[in-house]
Formats: sequence, C-alpha cells, structure tokens
Amino acid sequence: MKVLLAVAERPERWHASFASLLPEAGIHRWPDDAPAEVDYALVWKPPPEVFRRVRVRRAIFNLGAGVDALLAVETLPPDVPVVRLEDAGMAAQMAEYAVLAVLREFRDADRYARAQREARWSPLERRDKRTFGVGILGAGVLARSVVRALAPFGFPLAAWSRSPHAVDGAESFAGASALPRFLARSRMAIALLPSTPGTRGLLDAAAFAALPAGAHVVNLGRGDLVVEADLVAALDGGHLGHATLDVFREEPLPASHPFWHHPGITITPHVSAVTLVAESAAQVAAKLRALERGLPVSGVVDRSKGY
Ligand code: NDP
Ligand code: OXD
Repeated sequence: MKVLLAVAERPERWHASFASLLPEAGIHRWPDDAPAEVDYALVWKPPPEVFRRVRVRRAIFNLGAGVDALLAVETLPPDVPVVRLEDAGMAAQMAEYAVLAVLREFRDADRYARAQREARWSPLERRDKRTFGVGILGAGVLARSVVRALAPFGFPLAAWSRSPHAVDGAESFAGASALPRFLARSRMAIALLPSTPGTRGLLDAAAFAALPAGAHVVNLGRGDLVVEADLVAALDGGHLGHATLDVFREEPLPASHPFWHHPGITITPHVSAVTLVAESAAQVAAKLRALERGLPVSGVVDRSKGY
C-alpha cells in the first residue's frame, strides 16, 4: 500500500507516527519522494501541485478538523472521498478554552485585573446566572464537547445547527430562521462552525444587533465567519461588550491589524485546539485500515455541504 504524506509542519513527527502505525505501508513524503500514484494521501493545506503530480486512488485524509482549505484546492480530485479528523484530542482542548472564556466573562476577571493594575478595590455586583445564556453556534463534535464541559456550571445553554438535533444539556435551535431567537438569548455566543458558503460572513452587523446588549462573541471556528468591520463597529458602538478571537481571515494576523490593539478584543493565535500528532495519526491509521478491509468510516466530508 502506498501512502503520500503532504504536510508543511512537523513532517518528521507525522512521518514517524505513520511509519510506526502502518508498518505495512510505504509512506512517501511530498515533494521529494512523491510517486505518480498512491492509495491514500494524508494532507494538511496541500499546494495544488500535489494532486497535479500524484493520483490518489482510495481516499484523502485531512489532518485537521476543518476542510475549508482542502476543499478550496482547485486540483482536488472530485471523486475521491475526503475524510477529516474527528475530535482526535481537540474536543477536550476546545472545552477548556470555552470554559475559560465563559468564566472569565461571568466572573469579571478582566475588570478585576484592570482594577488591580489601578490599585482600585471595587467589588462588582454578582451576575445572575439565569440570564447569562451561552449559545454555541454549531452542534458538531467540538460544539458538543463545549456543551458537556459547560453543563455543570448551570448556565442556560443552547446550540444552533443547520439541521435539528437533540443536544443533551442544551436547548436546540436549527436553521437560518431560528438564528435571531438563538442569538437573542445568548449573552455569550461561541462560534464553532466550519467555513462554508453558508457560514462565511454569518457574524455580521445584523447578527451582532440580534445579540443582547453587552454580549461577548467568541470565534473558535474560522476567521471568515466574522465580518471584521461590523465586529469593530459593534464593539465601538457599545452594543457588544467583548470579543475573544482565536481564528482570523488572515493568519498569522498581520502586526498592523487593528484587532491587536482593540481594548474590546482578546486574541489567541489559532490555538484553541491544536492538532495532536499521535492522536490524529492513530485515528487516521485506524480509519485507513478499516477502508482497506472494506468497512465504512465516519468523518467522510459531504462536499455539497462543505464540511
Ligand atoms: P462538525 O462537522 O462536527 O460540526 C459542524 C457543525 O456546524 C454541525 O453541527 C453543523 O450542523 C454546523 N453547521 C454547518 N453549517 C451550518 C450552517 N450553515 N448553519 C448552521 N449550522 C451549521 O465539525 P467540528 O465540530 O469537528 O469542527 C467545527 C469547526 O471548528 C471546524 O470546521 C473548524 O473550522 C474549526 N476548528 C477550529 C480549531 C481551532 O483551533 N480554532 C481546531 C479545530 C477545528 P449539522 O449538525 O446540522 O450538520
Ligand atoms: C483544524 C484546525 O481544523 O486546526 O483542525 O483549525
């Protein structure tokens, strides 16, 4: 069995992991050792040249959860299944990040930090948890992990998705028509959506206006979910209280970008859930073996939906 590995980051670690998990396979590295034909390709943000030079017969594994970058590669063969990472150690990381963001807001951690810097003793009134709705945009693998992690704190939770789902511990909203009602009850809105034609620019002036006054927006999905100018206008106009952003339209976020110095924006560099090589390689190797045995696998991307 021939496998092509095309990754720009940590190629040695990926190679070593796959070589030990799939000793029966020949693992070939892009670009120097790329054969003309392989059974499987294991890729993350591959250049278009990969699929021009290498024909993939069985499946393409995306070494990440989001497939927007891969689906945008114009040479991606249309008839080869694309399989994405599901959780692979990212769900627990997303849960940690979301809990941190929610508790930081709910317990006024930033306001107390500012007060300390000014040597100001100023106790704030306790917020009412019953009116502190937390809404998660998305009800997929990562969003559900966030719901599970937040559930013990007692915030009113809701999840919004494309199709209706029962999400344990959260009120469920589905479809574009339910979005305004979902936003109206979300004092914190946490985006865990993929970037697709249906989600790009979703968080715009209308969405921000639909959130309650003082709301906090957290974007952990993809940068292009947010209309940047609308976000800044909603923060500057005082309707939005804060934004916590882990993902951006352009990454790395350019040093000259106004987000860096905006007092209402907290930034992290796309680290809310990092890809863990060992866990991810183990998941991919197990699915690859299942495909070799003719068994179905989960995480096959529906290209018509874009995720
Ligand atoms: P899933 O595919 O499991 O979940 C996607 C969710 O988005 C589903 O619930 C889906 O609805 C919903 N959705 C998609 N389109 C729409 C729409 N138009 N309207 C409403 N809901 C929609 O993905 P994951 O949970 O595994 O990952 C989510 C995203 O997180 C990834 O695509 C990636 O962009 C991002 N990510 C970010 C990372 C980071 O470090 N910041 C790390 C890893 C991933 P339905 O259930 O009805 O299909
Ligand atoms: C992913 C990511 O999609 O790292 O896995 O953002």
